[in-house]
Amino acid sequence: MDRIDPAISLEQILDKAENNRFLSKNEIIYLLGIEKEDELQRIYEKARELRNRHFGNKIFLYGFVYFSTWCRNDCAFCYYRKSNEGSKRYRKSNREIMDTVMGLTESGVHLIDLTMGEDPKYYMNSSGFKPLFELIADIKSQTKLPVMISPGLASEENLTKFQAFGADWYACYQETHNEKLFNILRLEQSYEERFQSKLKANAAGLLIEEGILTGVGETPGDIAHSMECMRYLGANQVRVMSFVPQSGSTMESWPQAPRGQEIKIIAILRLVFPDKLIPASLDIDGVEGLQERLDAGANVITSIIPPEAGLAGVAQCSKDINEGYRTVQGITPVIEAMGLRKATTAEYRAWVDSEKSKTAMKWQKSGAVI
Ligand code: SAM
Ligand code: MD0
Ligand code: SF4
Repeated sequence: MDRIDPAISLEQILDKAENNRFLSKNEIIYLLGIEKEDELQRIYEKARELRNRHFGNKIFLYGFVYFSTWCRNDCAFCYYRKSNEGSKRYRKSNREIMDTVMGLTESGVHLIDLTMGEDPKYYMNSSGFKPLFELIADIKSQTKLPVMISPGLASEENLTKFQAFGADWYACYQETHNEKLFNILRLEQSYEERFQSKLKANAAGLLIEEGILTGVGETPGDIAHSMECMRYLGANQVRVMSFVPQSGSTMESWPQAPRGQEIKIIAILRLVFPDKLIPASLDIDGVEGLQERLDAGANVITSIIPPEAGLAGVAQCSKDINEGYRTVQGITPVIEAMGLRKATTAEYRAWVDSEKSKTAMKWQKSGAVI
């Protein structure tokens, strides 16, 4: 059981966050235990205040292209795990991907997130990733947008190449930083290797995103520990997503994670990482769930997917996609009604550039060769 220190108060914690001081593990656990509505509202208010301090009313929008749903892994929570015979699989060609990317770019997203299962076709040998390198270079030259890659585990050599071909971000979520739980969730994968891949990516000049799942059997102490690990990594974007049970996965009959927990964690992430990017993913509750995530201090909307391209989501393979709700057009009224606005592409690029130069300085100081 995680013990709560009786000397801690909400007042004191909010004050610390206000003054840019990192919260202790016990303080994070304390916040996670808060249930009273008025106290929760105070946390969300502080989260919004900190977001506004660092980002004003700007919101960043990420286009999501899940271009291959084939996977060599068997993650217990995932619809696309290799042993799920019922899952819909596809692998898009570079040409098809490029069409989607151009459509997303015209619609006004600020970044292209290229995501795949650990598709054996790419992982097969050292030249397997070549089409992805070429795709990144094409996207960069044709759209000039920042690119995130979410390919799963990547070797140092491939990470360096992703960067050299123009990728800006590497996303790879640990899901939990409790190694025992990791081994239950990400079956037969190495905790250490996955964690280290993010440090290697960062040293190679890529910004990094770290993420956790909630509702998978983690404790408040695990969540607080994850935040410490995110800080250790120097993650530039940090996320939490509620586990959504998937048919055909080992966890198919697990209960739905209560959404309040994800919202609370988003707000705590904002208190702990006031100047970092925190996504509100459309993958969990679609557009309907957007406002409460932004109200909790998120400042990026992820998983914008064009309709009619035959593309899937990750946690929800079809939610709101064909209806066309998960588009820039679909989410714009929601953010405007909240007094927020879409950032410009130049504003997003400026943030990425400044974060990259801070990262480069950090690694130079540490003596690592980039
Ligand atoms: N295959 C790559 C990998 O696993 O790193 C890239 C895909 S990654 C974007 C898939 C992410 O979606 C997982 O890391 C997990 O956080 C999230 N996810 C997968 N299944 C989920 C589910 N059932 N509920 C909520 N999130 C899920
Ligand atoms: C999202 N479905 O943002 C995406 C995905 C991968 N980099 C991101 C989890 O919700
Ligand atoms: Fe594969 Fe990623 Fe799903 Fe795990 S989470 S089964 S690595 S697609």
